[in-house]
Amino acid sequence: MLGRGVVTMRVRRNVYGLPAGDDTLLWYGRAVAAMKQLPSSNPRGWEYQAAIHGLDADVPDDLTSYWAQCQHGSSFFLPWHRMYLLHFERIVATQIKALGGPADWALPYWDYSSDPAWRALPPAFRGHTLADGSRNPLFVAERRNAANSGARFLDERDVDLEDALTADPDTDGFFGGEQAGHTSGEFGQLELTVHNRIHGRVGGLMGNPDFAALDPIFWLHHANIDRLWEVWLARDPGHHNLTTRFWLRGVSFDFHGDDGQPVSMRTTDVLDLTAPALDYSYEDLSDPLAIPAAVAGLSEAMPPPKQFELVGATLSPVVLDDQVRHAVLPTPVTPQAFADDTAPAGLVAGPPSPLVQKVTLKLEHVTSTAHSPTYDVYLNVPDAAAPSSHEDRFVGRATMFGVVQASDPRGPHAGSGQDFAFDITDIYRQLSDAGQVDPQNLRVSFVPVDPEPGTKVSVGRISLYFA
Ligand SMILES: [Cu+2]
Repeated sequence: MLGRGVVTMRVRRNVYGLPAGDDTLLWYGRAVAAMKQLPSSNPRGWEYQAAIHGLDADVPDDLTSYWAQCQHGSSFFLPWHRMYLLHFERIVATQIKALGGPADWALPYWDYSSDPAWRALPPAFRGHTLADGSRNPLFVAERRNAANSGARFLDERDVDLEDALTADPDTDGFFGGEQAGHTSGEFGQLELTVHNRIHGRVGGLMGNPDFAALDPIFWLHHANIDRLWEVWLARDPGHHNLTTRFWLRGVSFDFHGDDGQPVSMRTTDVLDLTAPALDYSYEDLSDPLAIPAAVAGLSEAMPPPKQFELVGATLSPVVLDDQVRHAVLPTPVTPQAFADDTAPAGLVAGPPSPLVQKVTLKLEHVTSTAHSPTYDVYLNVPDAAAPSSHEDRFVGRATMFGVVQASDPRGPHAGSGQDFAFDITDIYRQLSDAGQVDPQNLRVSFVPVDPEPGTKVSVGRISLYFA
């Protein structure tokens, strides 16, 4: 059948579910080795493919629309990486066919979230050598030791999908800022959370956007991110893709097909996996989060949030390093009633206090010379206590993947850095209800993850927003 030119739909499978004796990764390794033999000027070569994502050198004049194109901190993050994977997968598959392998090869995905055992780097990527004693093309020595050790080096916070998969497209910024951009802007929730965290925790090439795609695990990580986009769409009728013309058709991106010829694509071209130009599917698109119907119903009954108002901010930059650090955020407001408080109206004299629906903590203009520094952020942990012993005060994990590029004054945003936003509505409300919010002394703590001596991070401003 395949000899007649009919290729069945590619199915991207769970790398941890591949049956014993399956040769998907063996062929991947052979293709990687063959692609590494090609010169960096060959669009079907390993270095060229990685340079499409980024490189730490000047881009040759004739390649400016092809190299250093990865879209981060942008609503184009998901569609651009989908296009990137699509062409890479075809190039690898064509290479595999040429080497005598199967015609229907598809990129597997690394689902680190669905089983604690899957938090270890997949075994095929860890050994220095293959069974026959030859060098393993999937092994990368530069990764963090914990990643290559075979340990379950990712923790609950790295792989947690709650924030990303429950993010509303209209109010929670599932997609991120609506600008096309190589290095910085507002992160979407999937990018901010599990995407950035796995990059940072694997480390080495993966920790730096200029080198990330040189690590063969990059492609399995991004296949999973691409899969989670589909999971997010399917799990809630309120989830939908953006509909602006700019996002759908305003920007076209250049790649190379498996014949080496240029191809251009826009977002609108890659939204339907069954379209002839894509024609792939995922083994598992089931919803990993079980949401009680009552909770889902409640969130839909909420009115849409109002405009965000800045209510407090630090006045000078906060410097982070390899130690636990604290910052105090003065907020000249008294805690206010929340929108779904059930107190009957009209009992209190004077003007009604505004009802708060949403509280957001932001780290703004984050700059650093270190690659992917990562911090766990906590709110109002008592002075003498270790933040890590206060799970109830945990705000979120910030992995600053791409921060070096975003800090470069020659970059597109003049080195203004990265921004991180955390929805702290629940935790702020609990503190507020318990009388534990002192407006003059809101305390933010930073605990380094994988601390490295010499790391310096500047947070230009920590700010609090109400909506
Ligand atoms: Cu990535």
